[in-house]
Amino acid sequence: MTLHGYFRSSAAWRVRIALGLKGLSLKTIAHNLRTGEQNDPAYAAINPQKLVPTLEFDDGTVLTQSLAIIGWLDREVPKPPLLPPASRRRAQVEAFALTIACDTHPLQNLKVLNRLRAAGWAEDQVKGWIAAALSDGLSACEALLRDEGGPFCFGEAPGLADLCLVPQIGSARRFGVDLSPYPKLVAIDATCAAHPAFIAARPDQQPDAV
Ligand SMILES: N[C@@H](CCC(=O)N[C@@H](CS)C(=O)NCC(=O)O)C(=O)O
Repeated sequence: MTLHGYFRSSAAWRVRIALGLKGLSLKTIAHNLRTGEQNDPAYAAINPQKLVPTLEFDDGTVLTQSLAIIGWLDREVPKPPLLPPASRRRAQVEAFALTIACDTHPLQNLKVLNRLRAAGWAEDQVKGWIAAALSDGLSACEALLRDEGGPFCFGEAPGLADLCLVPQIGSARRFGVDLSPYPKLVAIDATCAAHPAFIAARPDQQPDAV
């Protein structure tokens, strides 16, 4: 199996954390999103969305979408579980993950930001857009964890919610977003930062990091 990614891609970062939590590591191929390598026809042939990550099996089967890849992984390698078994609790964890993966992260995607730039938006307007998307999403995430006691998002062990949260906090830091309104999220991020799977998955630990 090969994981197609990019060191700074937060969606690929999620998959790297999930693999690490399962004690696995894969061969990786980096596609430089800054120089547009995701748009190369050879890559578009395996990922028609021209996004990373993609998981490519040796028999040619391809999985796209980080949460689909992580869901497949969690079913194939059930221990340690990334989701709780109990149905309401499980839906709460999924809702947290989807708040980031569906409603927060896509608004800051390179493709979206480049469309804004092409429509004439100045760089400070683009930055304002990113900050607004992040603060909407992170405010909701902080509220979703209102009744949780930590140290991870939903209890004593890291899982799907944490592996979505950490890259999103990483983006917020990179874009200079004030994290002081989100003390729970910041505390969870600090807990994750000491965990070996989260350390190994960090962008600065990847071979293509610049
Ligand atoms: N929903 C997708 C999102 C994938 C995605 O947006 N990847 C970004 C990097 S984090 C990308 O490849 N962007 C390239 C571009 O916008 O051209 C997933 O979870 O896999």
